Amino acid sequence: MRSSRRLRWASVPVSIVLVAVLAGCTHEQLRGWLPGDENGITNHTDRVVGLWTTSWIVLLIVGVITWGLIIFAVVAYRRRKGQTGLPVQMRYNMPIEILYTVIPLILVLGFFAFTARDQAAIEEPYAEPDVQIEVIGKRWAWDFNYLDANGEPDVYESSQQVSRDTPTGEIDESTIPTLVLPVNQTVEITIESRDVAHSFWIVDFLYKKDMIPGKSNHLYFEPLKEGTYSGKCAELCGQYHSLMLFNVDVVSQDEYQDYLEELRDAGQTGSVGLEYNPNQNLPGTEAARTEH
Ligand SMILES: [Cu+2]
Repeated sequence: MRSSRRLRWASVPVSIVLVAVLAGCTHEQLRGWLPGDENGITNHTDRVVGLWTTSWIVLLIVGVITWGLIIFAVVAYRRRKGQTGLPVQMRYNMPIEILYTVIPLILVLGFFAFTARDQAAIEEPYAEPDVQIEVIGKRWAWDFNYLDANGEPDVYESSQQVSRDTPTGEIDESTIPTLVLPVNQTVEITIESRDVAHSFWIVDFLYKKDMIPGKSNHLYFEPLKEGTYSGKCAELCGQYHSLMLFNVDVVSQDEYQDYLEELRDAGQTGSVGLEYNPNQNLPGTEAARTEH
Protein backbone atom coordinates (compact mmCIF):
# COMPACT_ATOMS: atom_id res chain seq x y z
CA MET A 1 0.00 0.00 0.00
CA ARG A 2 2.65 2.49 1.07
CA SER A 3 5.04 1.55 -1.72
CA SER A 4 2.36 2.06 -4.37
CA ARG A 5 1.70 5.52 -2.97
CA ARG A 6 5.40 6.33 -3.11
CA LEU A 7 5.48 5.18 -6.68
CA ARG A 8 2.62 7.50 -7.49
CA TRP A 9 4.55 10.49 -6.11
CA ALA A 10 7.72 9.51 -7.89
CA SER A 11 5.75 9.61 -11.13
CA VAL A 12 5.30 13.41 -10.82
CA PRO A 13 8.85 14.46 -11.83
CA VAL A 14 8.99 11.65 -14.39
CA SER A 15 5.85 12.86 -16.13
CA ILE A 16 7.05 16.48 -16.07
CA VAL A 17 10.17 15.41 -17.95
CA LEU A 18 8.18 13.29 -20.39
CA VAL A 19 5.81 16.14 -21.19
CA ALA A 20 8.74 18.50 -21.80
CA VAL A 21 10.53 16.04 -24.04
CA LEU A 22 7.50 14.87 -26.00
CA ALA A 23 6.31 18.44 -26.62
CA GLY A 24 9.23 18.84 -29.05
CA CYS A 25 11.56 21.79 -29.25
CA THR A 26 11.35 24.95 -31.29
CA HIS A 27 14.42 26.27 -33.08
CA GLU A 28 14.67 28.99 -30.44
CA GLN A 29 14.68 26.42 -27.63
CA LEU A 30 17.27 24.28 -29.40
CA ARG A 31 19.57 27.32 -29.34
CA GLY A 32 18.89 27.84 -25.63
CA TRP A 33 17.40 31.26 -26.41
CA LEU A 34 20.78 32.60 -27.49
CA PRO A 35 20.67 35.56 -29.89
CA GLY A 36 20.79 34.98 -33.65
CA ASP A 37 18.30 32.78 -35.43
CA GLU A 38 20.59 30.80 -37.72
CA ASN A 39 23.18 28.13 -37.22
CA GLY A 40 26.72 28.69 -38.41
CA ILE A 41 26.86 32.49 -38.42
CA THR A 42 30.58 32.20 -37.74
CA ASN A 43 32.76 29.09 -37.55
CA HIS A 44 32.47 29.29 -33.74
CA THR A 45 28.79 29.90 -33.07
CA ASP A 46 27.61 26.27 -33.25
CA ARG A 47 30.29 25.32 -30.75
CA VAL A 48 29.09 28.02 -28.35
CA VAL A 49 25.45 26.97 -28.76
CA GLY A 50 26.43 23.34 -28.18
CA LEU A 51 28.30 24.09 -24.97
CA TRP A 52 25.46 26.27 -23.69
CA THR A 53 22.57 23.91 -24.41
CA THR A 54 24.42 20.75 -23.32
CA SER A 55 25.31 22.43 -20.03
CA TRP A 56 21.65 23.31 -19.47
CA ILE A 57 20.51 19.77 -20.26
CA VAL A 58 22.95 18.35 -17.71
CA LEU A 59 21.86 20.94 -15.14
CA LEU A 60 18.18 20.23 -15.76
CA ILE A 61 18.73 16.49 -15.28
CA VAL A 62 20.45 17.26 -11.96
CA GLY A 63 17.55 19.59 -11.13
CA VAL A 64 14.85 17.03 -11.92
CA ILE A 65 16.59 14.36 -9.82
CA THR A 66 17.04 16.81 -6.94
CA TRP A 67 13.48 18.15 -7.09
CA GLY A 68 12.18 14.59 -7.36
CA LEU A 69 14.11 13.50 -4.26
CA ILE A 70 12.91 16.57 -2.33
CA ILE A 71 9.28 15.96 -3.24
CA PHE A 72 9.63 12.27 -2.47
CA ALA A 73 11.18 12.95 0.96
CA VAL A 74 8.61 15.62 1.82
CA VAL A 75 5.73 13.30 1.00
CA ALA A 76 7.06 9.93 2.15
CA TYR A 77 8.36 11.17 5.50
CA ARG A 78 5.65 13.70 6.29
CA ARG A 79 4.20 13.80 9.79
CA ARG A 80 1.39 11.28 10.11
CA LYS A 81 -1.63 11.46 12.32
CA GLY A 82 -0.74 10.82 15.95
CA GLN A 83 3.00 11.38 15.50
CA THR A 84 4.72 13.70 17.94
CA GLY A 85 8.26 14.95 18.50
CA LEU A 86 11.08 14.88 16.00
CA PRO A 87 11.61 11.96 13.63
CA VAL A 88 14.80 9.92 13.91
CA GLN A 89 17.73 12.27 13.22
CA MET A 90 20.38 10.75 10.99
CA ARG A 91 23.83 12.12 10.23
CA TYR A 92 27.27 11.05 9.04
CA ASN A 93 25.86 8.66 6.48
CA MET A 94 29.10 7.87 4.67
CA PRO A 95 27.67 6.61 1.35
CA ILE A 96 25.51 9.71 0.99
CA GLU A 97 28.34 12.05 2.02
CA ILE A 98 30.58 10.48 -0.61
CA LEU A 99 27.83 10.73 -3.22
CA TYR A 100 27.32 14.43 -2.42
CA THR A 101 31.04 15.05 -2.90
CA VAL A 102 31.79 12.91 -5.91
CA ILE A 103 28.86 13.92 -8.15
CA PRO A 104 29.45 17.71 -7.91
CA LEU A 105 33.16 17.09 -8.45
CA ILE A 106 32.44 15.17 -11.66
CA LEU A 107 30.07 17.94 -12.81
CA VAL A 108 32.51 20.76 -12.10
CA LEU A 109 35.40 18.94 -13.78
CA GLY A 110 33.17 18.13 -16.76
CA PHE A 111 32.03 21.72 -17.21
CA PHE A 112 35.60 22.89 -16.85
CA ALA A 113 36.96 20.41 -19.40
CA PHE A 114 34.39 21.16 -22.10
CA THR A 115 34.68 24.92 -21.55
CA ALA A 116 38.47 24.75 -21.74
CA ARG A 117 38.26 22.63 -24.92
CA ASP A 118 35.91 25.08 -26.67
CA GLN A 119 37.75 28.16 -25.45
CA ALA A 120 41.04 26.79 -26.75
CA ALA A 121 39.45 26.20 -30.17
CA ILE A 122 37.85 29.66 -30.30
CA GLU A 123 41.02 31.41 -29.17
CA GLU A 124 43.28 29.56 -31.62
CA PRO A 125 45.08 32.25 -33.68
CA TYR A 126 45.26 32.06 -37.47
CA ALA A 127 48.85 31.90 -38.70
CA GLU A 128 47.94 33.93 -41.75
CA PRO A 129 44.51 35.52 -41.45
CA ASP A 130 42.94 36.71 -44.74
CA VAL A 131 41.83 39.93 -43.13
CA GLN A 132 43.38 41.93 -40.31
CA ILE A 133 41.37 44.68 -38.71
CA GLU A 134 42.11 46.83 -35.72
CA VAL A 135 39.12 48.04 -33.74
CA ILE A 136 39.63 50.83 -31.26
CA GLY A 137 37.00 51.62 -28.66
CA LYS A 138 36.70 55.15 -27.37
CA ARG A 139 34.14 57.03 -25.36
CA TRP A 140 31.59 56.47 -27.00
CA ALA A 141 32.25 55.20 -30.48
CA TRP A 142 34.56 53.07 -32.62
CA ASP A 143 37.44 53.36 -35.06
CA PHE A 144 37.92 50.57 -37.59
CA ASN A 145 41.36 50.21 -39.22
CA TYR A 146 41.51 47.80 -42.17
CA LEU A 147 45.16 46.82 -42.01
CA ASP A 148 45.62 44.11 -44.57
CA ALA A 149 44.32 45.45 -47.84
CA ASN A 150 46.21 43.19 -50.28
CA GLY A 151 49.22 45.42 -50.60
CA GLU A 152 47.04 48.50 -50.97
CA PRO A 153 47.36 51.21 -48.32
CA ASP A 154 45.49 50.69 -45.06
CA VAL A 155 42.13 52.36 -44.81
CA TYR A 156 40.03 53.39 -41.87
CA GLU A 157 36.56 54.36 -40.81
CA SER A 158 36.15 56.55 -37.76
CA SER A 159 32.91 57.30 -35.99
CA GLN A 160 31.29 59.45 -33.40
CA GLN A 161 28.75 58.61 -30.77
CA VAL A 162 25.39 57.63 -32.24
CA SER A 163 22.89 60.45 -32.09
CA ARG A 164 19.37 60.44 -30.75
CA ASP A 165 16.38 62.38 -32.00
CA THR A 166 15.03 65.00 -29.72
CA PRO A 167 12.63 64.94 -28.04
CA THR A 168 11.71 61.27 -28.63
CA GLY A 169 15.18 60.01 -27.66
CA GLU A 170 15.01 57.43 -30.45
CA ILE A 171 18.34 56.36 -31.90
CA ASP A 172 19.12 57.75 -35.34
CA GLU A 173 19.99 54.50 -37.12
CA SER A 174 21.82 56.32 -39.90
CA THR A 175 24.52 57.43 -37.47
CA ILE A 176 25.46 53.89 -36.41
CA PRO A 177 28.94 53.05 -37.79
CA THR A 178 29.50 49.85 -39.76
CA LEU A 179 32.31 47.33 -39.69
CA VAL A 180 32.47 45.46 -43.01
CA LEU A 181 33.74 41.87 -43.14
CA PRO A 182 34.13 39.49 -46.10
CA VAL A 183 32.26 36.18 -45.89
CA ASN A 184 34.22 32.89 -45.71
CA GLN A 185 37.50 34.61 -44.96
CA THR A 186 39.55 34.18 -41.82
CA VAL A 187 39.48 37.36 -39.78
CA GLU A 188 41.75 38.56 -37.02
CA ILE A 189 40.48 41.56 -35.12
CA THR A 190 42.90 43.31 -32.82
CA ILE A 191 41.03 45.02 -30.03
CA GLU A 192 42.28 48.18 -28.38
CA SER A 193 40.92 50.93 -26.20
CA ARG A 194 41.82 54.56 -26.29
CA ASP A 195 40.56 55.53 -22.85
CA VAL A 196 38.64 53.26 -20.49
CA ALA A 197 37.69 49.57 -20.53
CA HIS A 198 35.11 48.80 -23.20
CA SER A 199 33.98 45.46 -24.57
CA PHE A 200 33.66 44.54 -28.24
CA TRP A 201 30.52 42.46 -28.73
CA ILE A 202 28.97 41.31 -32.00
CA VAL A 203 25.77 39.94 -30.54
CA ASP A 204 24.92 37.18 -33.04
CA PHE A 205 28.54 36.01 -33.18
CA LEU A 206 28.02 34.93 -29.54
CA TYR A 207 31.38 36.25 -28.45
CA LYS A 208 32.71 39.40 -26.89
CA LYS A 209 36.03 40.55 -25.59
CA ASP A 210 37.19 43.34 -23.32
CA MET A 211 39.01 46.31 -24.79
CA ILE A 212 41.57 47.26 -22.21
CA PRO A 213 43.71 50.41 -22.36
CA GLY A 214 47.36 49.48 -22.84
CA LYS A 215 46.64 45.88 -23.82
CA SER A 216 45.94 44.31 -27.22
CA ASN A 217 43.34 41.57 -27.35
CA HIS A 218 42.45 39.49 -30.40
CA LEU A 219 39.43 37.79 -31.93
CA TYR A 220 39.79 35.04 -34.53
CA PHE A 221 36.86 33.83 -36.56
CA GLU A 222 35.41 33.25 -39.99
CA PRO A 223 32.02 34.78 -40.83
CA LEU A 224 29.96 32.19 -42.72
CA LYS A 225 26.69 34.00 -43.47
CA GLU A 226 26.20 37.30 -45.25
CA GLY A 227 23.99 39.74 -43.40
CA THR A 228 23.86 42.67 -41.04
CA TYR A 229 24.52 42.03 -37.38
CA SER A 230 24.36 44.44 -34.52
CA GLY A 231 27.21 45.13 -32.17
CA LYS A 232 27.60 47.11 -29.02
CA CYS A 233 29.89 47.95 -26.17
CA ALA A 234 29.29 45.42 -23.39
CA GLU A 235 31.20 47.11 -20.58
CA LEU A 236 29.69 50.06 -18.76
CA CYS A 237 32.12 52.76 -19.84
CA GLY A 238 30.46 56.01 -18.91
CA GLN A 239 27.56 58.32 -19.57
CA TYR A 240 26.84 57.39 -23.20
CA HIS A 241 27.76 53.70 -23.00
CA SER A 242 24.31 52.78 -24.34
CA LEU A 243 25.00 54.81 -27.50
CA MET A 244 28.23 52.92 -28.21
CA LEU A 245 26.71 50.90 -31.05
CA PHE A 246 27.90 49.56 -34.38
CA ASN A 247 26.73 47.29 -37.15
CA VAL A 248 28.62 44.49 -38.83
CA ASP A 249 27.99 43.89 -42.53
CA VAL A 250 29.18 40.51 -43.71
CA VAL A 251 29.43 40.82 -47.50
CA SER A 252 30.89 38.99 -50.48
CA GLN A 253 34.58 39.26 -51.32
CA ASP A 254 33.86 41.67 -54.20
CA GLU A 255 31.67 43.92 -52.12
CA TYR A 256 34.35 43.96 -49.45
CA GLN A 257 37.00 45.09 -51.94
CA ASP A 258 34.59 47.72 -53.26
CA TYR A 259 34.07 49.02 -49.75
CA LEU A 260 37.81 49.35 -49.14
CA GLU A 261 38.06 51.13 -52.49
CA GLU A 262 35.31 53.52 -51.40
CA LEU A 263 37.21 54.39 -48.23
CA ARG A 264 40.37 54.89 -50.28
CA ASP A 265 38.55 57.19 -52.70
CA ALA A 266 37.18 59.15 -49.75
CA GLY A 267 40.77 59.78 -48.68
CA GLN A 268 40.49 57.60 -45.58
CA THR A 269 43.88 55.97 -46.07
CA GLY A 270 46.24 55.06 -43.26
CA SER A 271 44.89 54.23 -39.86
CA VAL A 272 43.54 56.03 -36.84
CA GLY A 273 45.96 54.70 -34.28
CA LEU A 274 46.33 55.05 -30.58
CA GLU A 275 48.21 58.35 -30.81
CA TYR A 276 45.10 60.10 -29.54
CA ASN A 277 45.09 57.91 -26.47
CA PRO A 278 44.64 60.14 -23.43
CA ASN A 279 46.30 57.46 -21.29
CA GLN A 280 49.88 57.97 -22.42
CA ASN A 281 51.41 57.68 -18.99
CA LEU A 282 51.58 53.93 -18.59
CA PRO A 283 55.05 52.98 -17.27
CA GLY A 284 57.59 52.02 -19.91
CA THR A 285 55.49 52.90 -22.95
CA GLU A 286 55.55 55.83 -25.27
CA ALA A 287 52.07 55.26 -26.55
CA ALA A 288 49.88 53.27 -24.25
CA ARG A 289 50.17 49.91 -25.95
CA THR A 290 51.65 46.52 -25.30
CA GLU A 291 51.58 43.37 -27.31
CA HIS A 292 51.03 40.18 -25.38
CU1 LIG B 1 32.18 51.36 -24.12
